[in-house]
Amino acid sequence: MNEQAFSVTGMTCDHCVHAVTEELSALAGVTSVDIDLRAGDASFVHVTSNSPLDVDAVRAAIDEAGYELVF
Ligand code: 9UX
Repeated sequence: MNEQAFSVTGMTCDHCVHAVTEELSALAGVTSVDIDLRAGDASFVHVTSNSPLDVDAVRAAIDEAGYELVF
């Protein structure tokens, strides 16, 4: 199991959390997504997957949902 943590800005509600969860869950190998919503700040996004994720793919998925990966 591989776990990675990301910071994502722009999420302010549970719908935002759902959108990001759906996009990240669609990436190959992702087994779970856990988001600690911090509205108005960077939220913590924990992703568990079968192998390390490509950060550019994660960034693209988050961008697709309408939010921004900050690191
Ligand atoms: Mo509702 Mo969360 O527009 O952006 S999905 S606040």
